[in-house]
Amino acid sequence: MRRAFMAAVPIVSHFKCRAPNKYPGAPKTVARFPVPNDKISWDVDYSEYKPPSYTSQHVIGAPWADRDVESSDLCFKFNQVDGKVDRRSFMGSYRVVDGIARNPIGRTGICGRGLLGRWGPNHAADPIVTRWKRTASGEKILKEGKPVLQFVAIQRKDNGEWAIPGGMVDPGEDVSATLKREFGEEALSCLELSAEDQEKIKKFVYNLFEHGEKMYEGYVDDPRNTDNSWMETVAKNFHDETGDAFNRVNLRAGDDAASVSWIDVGHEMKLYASHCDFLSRVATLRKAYY
Ligand code: RP5
Repeated sequence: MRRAFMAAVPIVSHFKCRAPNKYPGAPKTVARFPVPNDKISWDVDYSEYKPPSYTSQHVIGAPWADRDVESSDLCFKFNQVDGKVDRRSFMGSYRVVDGIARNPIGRTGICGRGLLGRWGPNHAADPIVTRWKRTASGEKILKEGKPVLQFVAIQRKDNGEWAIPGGMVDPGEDVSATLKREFGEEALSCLELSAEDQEKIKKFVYNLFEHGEKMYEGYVDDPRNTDNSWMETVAKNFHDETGDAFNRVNLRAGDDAASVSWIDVGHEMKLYASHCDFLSRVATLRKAYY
């Protein structure tokens, strides 16, 4: 019961997607319009609100992205499964204003799609692979009387921040497939290994990934979010209780990762988007130090 509750409680932090600095990757002139805490909600009047519109050139016309508003007849099926694209939100039904989806948490200070491909929710999956931190002789290391967890983290190439090795759910893809694929691509660098080694690693990861526990599903406070496009994720914990399984696997950064490493879980961590919140839930579940 407790686990289901943890997965269902939404994380509604909405800070990183309102940060007053310029939008990631955008020209210097594109800055978020200020959104004070008491003006986040769309239901609160904010007549001065004039957010700039920005959609990255990398997104416009990309095969993995939606068509742009100007070049389309705006027939996206919001709040539904639209062909292979799931436009439903974990946060419930979101509003569609003038034919465009509206961020369910509130204002972000910028409209358009920014760096995101989809109008509305952009679905991701976050595999949180954990083990206990141990001494050389195998004893669990304690901090403030509680055992310390470690998780597999990657350093993102786009901004240098450390993060869970998550990624986007491909159209029509099952989330559990995304969890395995992204972990393989970002933390194990399967893409660069021989077919035989890839097979071995895949087998191992697939076994571990049979028994994940859902920690969260919902909105992510991602710095790329806009008033019309936002990140949502399913975060699952895959815990290697004995530590034996991962002793046989070398972590290798691949794809979008600059580095990969086991990182100690605790309140001292500084991670991308809402990832600290997900790890804090894992620490609660495993009765670990945080
Ligand atoms: C975050 O962006 C999600 O939690 C996930 O970790 C990540 C997916 O985006 P990419 O890493 O594919 O850019 O919001």
